[in-house]
Amino acid sequence: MGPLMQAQATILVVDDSPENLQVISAVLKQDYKVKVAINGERALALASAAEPPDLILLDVMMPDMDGYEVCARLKQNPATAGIPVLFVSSRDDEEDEARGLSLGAIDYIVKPIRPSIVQARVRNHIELKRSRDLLERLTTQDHLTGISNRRRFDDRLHLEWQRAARAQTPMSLIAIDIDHFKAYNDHYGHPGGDQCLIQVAQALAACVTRPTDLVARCGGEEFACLLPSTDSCGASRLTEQMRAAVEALCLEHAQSPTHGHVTISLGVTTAIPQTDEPAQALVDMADAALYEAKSAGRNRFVARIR
Ligand code: GH3
Ligand code: MG
Repeated sequence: MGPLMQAQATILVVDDSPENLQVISAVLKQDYKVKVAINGERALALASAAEPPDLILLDVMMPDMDGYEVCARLKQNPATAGIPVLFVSSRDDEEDEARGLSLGAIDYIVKPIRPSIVQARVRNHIELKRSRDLLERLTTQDHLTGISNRRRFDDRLHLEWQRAARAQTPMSLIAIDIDHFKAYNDHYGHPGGDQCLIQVAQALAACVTRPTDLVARCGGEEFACLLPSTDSCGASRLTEQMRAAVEALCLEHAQSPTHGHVTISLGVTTAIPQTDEPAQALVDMADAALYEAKSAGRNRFVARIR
């Protein structure tokens, strides 16, 4: 979708009063897709659902779970932490407002609702969110294939490695490289090579299912896959799936000395981090396994478990 054809933003309105939900929805529904939640539980569920909202208008005083708690929980969860929260409250003392902002809310609107003020503030925050999302995409997405780039991979690798060290859970990593890709480029040209990279990237990305799994393009024709909380058995299964998925693309590779079509070699490794061990240790092991797979004839994977 081009920058001028933006999809309508989605606003989640949370309030324990159906009348308030109605009033606020009426103010916003001309310009936005509006979802409503009548309590905190429902709000948290909608915020982490498949199509998360771009912004949340959150009532402070609600029975069971109040707005402060909902906000705190949204900010604790990495999947929802980036959604801007605007508190809506009939209490307008300094302390309440400060508490809301200290919990990570971006703004504070005082009831009774004044439509023009709500519209203006929501519009401003949606614009900010869009700019942030765009910047995030530009800095973490590979421009050719659309999958994650090396920067996001490195960030997530270190984050997940620390998490695995604390929890003492296994983490797996797959290093992936297209076989004889130089010969492919020489024969089909650079644009042909680019198309091949796009197809391989999509086939690899389609193999992972968990939200914490990450497939990234790390360099020219090198990819990597990060599998947090995954043991060697699960990781090897996925590695073979990836190999088979690329083979099943049946992309002709007339110049390949080993196969008539495009294939990949993979090195997979699993480890539980030792104290103060750098994440690079895992990368090195996966690279070594990949090197073995290349030497052993390509279009295969080698697993190294520590
Ligand atoms: P091996 O099976 O041992 O991996 O051999 P290889 O030819 O794949 O490995 P090598 O590292 O010799 O060559 C990688 C080639 O990938 C070199 C370059 O032509 C190509 N390449 C790297 N980045 C890009 C890119 O962004 N687009 C295209 N089209 N080609 C690229
Ligand atoms: Mg290669």
